[in-house]
Amino acid sequence: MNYKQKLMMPICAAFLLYGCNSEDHSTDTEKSAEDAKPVQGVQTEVDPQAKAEVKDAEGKTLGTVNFSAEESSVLIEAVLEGLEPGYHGFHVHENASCEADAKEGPFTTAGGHFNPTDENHAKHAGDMLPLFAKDDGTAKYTATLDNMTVEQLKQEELSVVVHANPDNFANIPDHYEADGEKGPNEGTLKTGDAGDRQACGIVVSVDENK
Ligand SMILES: [Cu+2]
Repeated sequence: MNYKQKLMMPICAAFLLYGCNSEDHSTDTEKSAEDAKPVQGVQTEVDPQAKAEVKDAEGKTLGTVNFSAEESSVLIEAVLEGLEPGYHGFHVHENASCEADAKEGPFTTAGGHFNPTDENHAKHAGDMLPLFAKDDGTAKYTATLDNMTVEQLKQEELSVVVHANPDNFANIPDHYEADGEKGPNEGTLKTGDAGDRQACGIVVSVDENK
Protein backbone atom coordinates (compact mmCIF):
# COMPACT_ATOMS: atom_id res chain seq x y z
CA MET A 1 0.00 0.00 0.00
CA ASN A 2 1.53 3.31 -1.00
CA TYR A 3 1.24 6.62 0.81
CA LYS A 4 -1.71 7.81 -1.26
CA GLN A 5 -3.70 4.63 -0.70
CA LYS A 6 -3.08 4.88 3.08
CA LEU A 7 -4.31 8.43 2.97
CA MET A 8 -7.50 7.36 1.19
CA MET A 9 -8.40 4.69 3.78
CA PRO A 10 -10.19 6.88 6.36
CA ILE A 11 -11.82 8.88 3.56
CA CYS A 12 -13.12 5.66 2.05
CA ALA A 13 -14.50 4.60 5.41
CA ALA A 14 -16.39 7.85 5.64
CA PHE A 15 -17.87 7.38 2.19
CA LEU A 16 -18.54 3.67 2.54
CA LEU A 17 -22.23 4.14 1.90
CA TYR A 18 -21.57 5.84 -1.40
CA GLY A 19 -18.70 3.64 -2.52
CA CYS A 20 -15.17 4.89 -2.91
CA ASN A 21 -13.44 4.80 -6.22
CA SER A 22 -11.19 7.81 -6.58
CA GLU A 23 -11.03 7.39 -10.36
CA ASP A 24 -14.74 7.15 -10.99
CA HIS A 25 -16.14 10.41 -9.72
CA SER A 26 -17.95 11.28 -12.93
CA THR A 27 -20.88 8.97 -12.46
CA ASP A 28 -23.53 8.10 -15.01
CA THR A 29 -26.02 10.10 -13.00
CA GLU A 30 -23.92 13.23 -13.40
CA LYS A 31 -23.51 12.58 -17.10
CA SER A 32 -27.20 12.04 -17.78
CA ALA A 33 -28.06 15.15 -15.76
CA GLU A 34 -25.68 17.08 -18.02
CA ASP A 35 -27.19 15.55 -21.16
CA ALA A 36 -30.68 16.56 -20.07
CA LYS A 37 -29.62 20.16 -19.50
CA PRO A 38 -31.03 22.42 -22.21
CA VAL A 39 -28.68 24.73 -24.07
CA GLN A 40 -28.58 27.86 -21.98
CA GLY A 41 -26.39 29.95 -24.22
CA VAL A 42 -22.90 30.87 -23.25
CA GLN A 43 -22.00 31.88 -19.74
CA THR A 44 -19.25 34.45 -19.98
CA GLU A 45 -17.54 36.64 -17.44
CA VAL A 46 -17.85 39.63 -19.72
CA ASP A 47 -21.29 40.51 -21.09
CA PRO A 48 -21.26 40.08 -24.86
CA GLN A 49 -21.83 43.13 -27.05
CA ALA A 50 -23.24 41.05 -29.90
CA LYS A 51 -24.58 37.54 -30.19
CA ALA A 52 -26.17 35.07 -32.56
CA GLU A 53 -28.64 32.32 -31.74
CA VAL A 54 -27.73 29.51 -34.11
CA LYS A 55 -30.45 27.26 -35.56
CA ASP A 56 -30.31 24.31 -37.92
CA ALA A 57 -32.42 23.93 -41.07
CA GLU A 58 -35.25 22.34 -39.05
CA GLY A 59 -35.40 25.43 -36.87
CA LYS A 60 -33.88 23.74 -33.83
CA THR A 61 -31.72 26.03 -31.69
CA LEU A 62 -28.23 24.58 -31.40
CA GLY A 63 -26.84 27.26 -29.11
CA THR A 64 -25.44 30.76 -28.98
CA VAL A 65 -22.35 32.54 -30.24
CA ASN A 66 -21.24 35.52 -28.15
CA PHE A 67 -18.97 38.35 -29.29
CA SER A 68 -17.27 40.75 -26.92
CA ALA A 69 -14.50 43.28 -27.27
CA GLU A 70 -11.16 42.33 -25.75
CA GLU A 71 -8.81 45.27 -26.16
CA SER A 72 -8.57 45.67 -29.94
CA SER A 73 -9.72 42.09 -30.62
CA VAL A 74 -13.00 40.23 -30.64
CA LEU A 75 -13.49 37.42 -28.14
CA ILE A 76 -15.78 34.77 -29.62
CA GLU A 77 -17.38 32.23 -27.32
CA ALA A 78 -19.87 29.57 -28.33
CA VAL A 79 -21.61 26.56 -26.87
CA LEU A 80 -23.45 24.47 -29.46
CA GLU A 81 -25.00 21.03 -29.67
CA GLY A 82 -26.59 18.78 -32.26
CA LEU A 83 -23.65 18.96 -34.69
CA GLU A 84 -22.01 16.18 -36.69
CA PRO A 85 -18.80 15.21 -34.86
CA GLY A 86 -15.61 16.72 -36.28
CA TYR A 87 -14.47 20.04 -37.71
CA HIS A 88 -16.83 22.57 -39.26
CA GLY A 89 -16.13 25.71 -41.23
CA PHE A 90 -17.33 28.62 -39.09
CA HIS A 91 -17.67 32.14 -40.46
CA VAL A 92 -19.38 35.47 -40.14
CA HIS A 93 -21.36 35.97 -43.36
CA GLU A 94 -22.31 39.23 -45.04
CA ASN A 95 -26.14 39.22 -44.76
CA ALA A 96 -28.40 39.15 -41.73
CA SER A 97 -30.55 36.46 -43.32
CA CYS A 98 -30.85 32.81 -42.33
CA GLU A 99 -33.55 31.28 -44.54
CA ALA A 100 -33.67 27.51 -44.08
CA ASP A 101 -35.86 27.05 -47.18
CA ALA A 102 -33.90 29.38 -49.47
CA LYS A 103 -34.07 28.46 -53.17
CA GLU A 104 -30.32 27.91 -53.55
CA GLY A 105 -30.13 25.77 -50.39
CA PRO A 106 -30.41 26.28 -46.64
CA PHE A 107 -28.99 29.61 -45.41
CA THR A 108 -27.61 30.66 -48.80
CA THR A 109 -29.36 34.00 -48.15
CA ALA A 110 -26.57 34.70 -45.65
CA GLY A 111 -24.39 35.43 -48.71
CA GLY A 112 -20.61 35.07 -48.77
CA HIS A 113 -18.13 35.57 -45.97
CA PHE A 114 -18.09 39.05 -44.40
CA ASN A 115 -15.38 40.62 -46.54
CA PRO A 116 -15.41 44.44 -46.48
CA THR A 117 -11.78 44.71 -47.66
CA ASP A 118 -12.21 42.39 -50.67
CA GLU A 119 -9.66 39.78 -49.63
CA ASN A 120 -9.38 36.10 -50.47
CA HIS A 121 -10.17 33.37 -47.97
CA ALA A 122 -8.78 33.02 -45.24
CA LYS A 123 -8.19 36.78 -44.95
CA HIS A 124 -11.87 37.67 -44.90
CA ALA A 125 -12.92 39.67 -41.87
CA GLY A 126 -15.53 36.99 -41.21
CA ASP A 127 -13.13 34.02 -41.27
CA MET A 128 -13.03 32.37 -37.88
CA LEU A 129 -11.18 29.44 -36.41
CA PRO A 130 -12.96 26.17 -37.13
CA LEU A 131 -15.57 24.78 -34.83
CA PHE A 132 -14.89 21.32 -33.42
CA ALA A 133 -17.78 19.10 -32.38
CA LYS A 134 -17.08 16.17 -30.09
CA ASP A 135 -18.53 12.68 -30.61
CA ASP A 136 -21.64 13.71 -28.68
CA GLY A 137 -22.23 16.57 -31.14
CA THR A 138 -21.44 19.35 -28.67
CA ALA A 139 -18.91 22.10 -29.27
CA LYS A 140 -17.42 24.53 -26.81
CA TYR A 141 -15.51 27.27 -28.57
CA THR A 142 -13.32 30.18 -27.55
CA ALA A 143 -11.20 32.26 -29.90
CA THR A 144 -9.83 35.78 -30.20
CA LEU A 145 -9.52 37.41 -33.59
CA ASP A 146 -8.56 40.88 -34.77
CA ASN A 147 -9.76 40.65 -38.37
CA MET A 148 -13.15 42.12 -37.43
CA THR A 149 -14.43 44.41 -34.70
CA VAL A 150 -17.34 44.27 -32.29
CA GLU A 151 -18.56 47.54 -33.85
CA GLN A 152 -18.81 45.84 -37.24
CA LEU A 153 -20.63 42.89 -35.70
CA LYS A 154 -23.12 45.27 -34.08
CA GLN A 155 -23.67 47.52 -37.07
CA GLU A 156 -23.15 45.64 -40.33
CA GLU A 157 -26.17 43.26 -40.26
CA LEU A 158 -24.30 39.97 -40.38
CA SER A 159 -24.85 36.29 -39.63
CA VAL A 160 -22.87 33.32 -38.34
CA VAL A 161 -22.82 30.11 -40.40
CA VAL A 162 -21.77 26.61 -39.38
CA HIS A 163 -20.79 24.52 -42.40
CA ALA A 164 -21.01 20.78 -43.01
CA ASN A 165 -17.34 20.32 -43.84
CA PRO A 166 -13.99 21.45 -42.45
CA ASP A 167 -12.53 24.72 -43.72
CA ASN A 168 -9.26 24.26 -45.63
CA PHE A 169 -8.46 28.01 -45.33
CA ALA A 170 -7.55 27.89 -49.03
CA ASN A 171 -4.33 26.18 -48.00
CA ILE A 172 -3.91 24.21 -51.22
CA PRO A 173 -0.18 24.05 -52.04
CA ASP A 174 0.90 24.25 -55.66
CA HIS A 175 1.66 20.54 -55.82
CA TYR A 176 -2.11 20.07 -56.02
CA GLU A 177 -3.48 20.71 -59.46
CA ALA A 178 -7.03 20.56 -60.82
CA ASP A 179 -8.13 21.38 -64.40
CA GLY A 180 -4.60 22.60 -65.18
CA GLU A 181 -4.70 25.06 -62.28
CA LYS A 182 -2.18 24.78 -59.46
CA GLY A 183 -3.20 25.52 -55.87
CA PRO A 184 -6.56 26.88 -54.74
CA ASN A 185 -9.16 27.61 -57.41
CA GLU A 186 -11.66 30.47 -57.38
CA GLY A 187 -14.25 28.59 -55.33
CA THR A 188 -11.69 27.59 -52.71
CA LEU A 189 -10.46 31.20 -52.44
CA LYS A 190 -14.04 32.24 -51.65
CA THR A 191 -15.23 29.46 -49.35
CA GLY A 192 -12.42 27.25 -48.06
CA ASP A 193 -14.54 24.36 -49.42
CA ALA A 194 -16.50 24.19 -46.18
CA GLY A 195 -19.56 22.91 -48.03
CA ASP A 196 -23.25 23.08 -47.17
CA ARG A 197 -24.58 25.43 -44.53
CA GLN A 198 -25.91 23.40 -41.61
CA ALA A 199 -26.78 26.12 -39.15
CA CYS A 200 -27.12 29.88 -39.13
CA GLY A 201 -27.75 32.72 -36.70
CA ILE A 202 -28.29 36.42 -37.25
CA VAL A 203 -25.84 38.60 -35.31
CA VAL A 204 -27.66 41.06 -33.10
CA SER A 205 -26.36 43.86 -30.95
CA VAL A 206 -26.95 42.98 -27.33
CA ASP A 207 -27.39 46.64 -26.22
CA GLU A 208 -30.33 47.09 -28.56
CA ASN A 209 -32.03 43.93 -27.39
CA LYS A 210 -31.94 44.43 -23.67
CU1 LIG B 1 -19.21 30.25 -44.20
